[in-house]
Amino acid sequence: STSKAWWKESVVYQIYPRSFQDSDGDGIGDIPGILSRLDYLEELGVDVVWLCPVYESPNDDNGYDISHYRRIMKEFGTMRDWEKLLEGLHARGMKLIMDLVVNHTSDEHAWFAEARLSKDSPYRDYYIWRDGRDGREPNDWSSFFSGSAWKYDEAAGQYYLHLFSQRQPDLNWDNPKVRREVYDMMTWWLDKGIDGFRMDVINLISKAPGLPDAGGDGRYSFGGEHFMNGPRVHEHLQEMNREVLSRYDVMTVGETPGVTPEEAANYVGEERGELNMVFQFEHMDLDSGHDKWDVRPWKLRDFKAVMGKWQRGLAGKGWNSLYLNNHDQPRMVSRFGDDGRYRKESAKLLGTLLHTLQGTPYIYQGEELGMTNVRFGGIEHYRDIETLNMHREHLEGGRDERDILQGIYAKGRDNARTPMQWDASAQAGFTSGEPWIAVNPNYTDINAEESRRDPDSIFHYYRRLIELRRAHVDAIVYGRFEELLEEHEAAYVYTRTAEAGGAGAAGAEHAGEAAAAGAPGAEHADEDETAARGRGPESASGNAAADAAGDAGAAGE
Ligand code: TEU
Repeated sequence: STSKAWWKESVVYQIYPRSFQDSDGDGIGDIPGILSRLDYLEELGVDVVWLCPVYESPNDDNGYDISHYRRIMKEFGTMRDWEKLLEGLHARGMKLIMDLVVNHTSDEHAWFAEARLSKDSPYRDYYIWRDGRDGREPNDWSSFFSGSAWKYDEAAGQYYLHLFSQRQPDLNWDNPKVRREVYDMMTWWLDKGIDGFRMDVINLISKAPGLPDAGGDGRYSFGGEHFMNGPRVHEHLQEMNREVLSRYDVMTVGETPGVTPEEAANYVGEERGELNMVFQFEHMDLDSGHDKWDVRPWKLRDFKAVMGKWQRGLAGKGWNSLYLNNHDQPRMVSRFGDDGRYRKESAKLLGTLLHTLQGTPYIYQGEELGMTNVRFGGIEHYRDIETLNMHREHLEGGRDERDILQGIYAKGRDNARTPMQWDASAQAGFTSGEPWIAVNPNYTDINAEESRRDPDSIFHYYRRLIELRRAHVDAIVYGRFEELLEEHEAAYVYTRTAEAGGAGAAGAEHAGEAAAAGAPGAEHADEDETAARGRGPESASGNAAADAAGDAGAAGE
């Protein structure tokens, strides 16, 4: 059965602060900038904001390399600014979830600085160190960002593991002190009043004992089977839930590359006491060959099969998340729609899917405007470490420059990271200075000001989709999913059906049927009273809010 919860009924809006709104002319988006746009978010009608990392960071990977978990990145503002953001969102009936990046830290984190100094340091075992093997790396694992997953550290006299960049050393979750540090830090933020966490690559935190070789053909290979959904990951998440999360009424969503619906049920199963939702990647892999840069055409039938597999796979077991793009992925309309002649139509179609499949929808900033991918003339315009490392590695491997750029145009993460397009003025109204990454030249046509003026825009369509969801909670949020014409090559057809008596009344008769492929505003037959309840996620919560029993976090990190 499906119990009610505010996070099931919510629509989440993802903010990538560096690219959202600059307030001081340094070309980097910041928290005061976000504050100045709260009215915009309120007009759109979203319930929750997911803020990508705003913690102190040397920005090797734009904030996903954290040097201090309890401080705000200078470029983004101060802790006071952040508090005003939390207050401003709460005052408008919106919630705030923070990014939790604890698979790794920055190499500038105090723990790592201590750890590398000596084998006897109490922090040594916070990270994963090994001696070399025959004068080479301890194993053959590749990093997600090219090359080996190991770096030799002169000061330490050993190699350390980094699944991402060399400046993102992996934490050692087998060490109970590391886990305690993470839980104390989470408690510290929760006591400030946040409403939950998005957990970065949380299914990678437990590595197989002995760190076995991947055993591929190349010099370095993807070792995922030895660290994705590793041996102790569920034990750790259950402990985290017991020690921290269960004491608050908050939402959690884990980013889990490589997870199947069967595996996902172990993370989000309602009886398991781990997470509320995960971000799966199977629909993101549909247009990839041997790796993400090997771009292949995708078919609607395969897309439907993946989405349907997740809809059916978690039904009655756990909750789905729904997303079609984020800060790591190309723009939805360029990838799954048509970003030329049918840009508006296809963005609305994709938005309809996002808001009417079963699960919690996540809108990535600019998606509601139909922002598109970008094609910069040369590599010097790109900023993303994954893109730059891949470019260098492929050039060294003899690949043609134009060929490499084609991959970047289709899949590069900077497609999603060009500044938010607010209006048709210089730099799209993002900054009065030089933006850290160039604005997409199409900002004169595609921008928020234009979209808010045009009643037929993607923005207003998204606004109405959110209203529709709120008005038909029993069908759109809690209703059953059924697919028709599954084998059809061109049509995507499904129904969402409310159970009589609403959520929790499994097995009851149908109260009505919602045609999910229909346009927002269409009539529905279900007897849903939620519309009358109006806005405000708290009114919809069926769970008693747990007492915030946690006491203040420990001293500094
Ligand atoms: O992403 C992890 C991840 O699995 C991928 O999406 C990855 O970013 C890459 O695009 C694979 O091709 C998370 C964050 O969302 C990402 O921004 C960070 O760079 C990464 O973790 C490391 O923290």
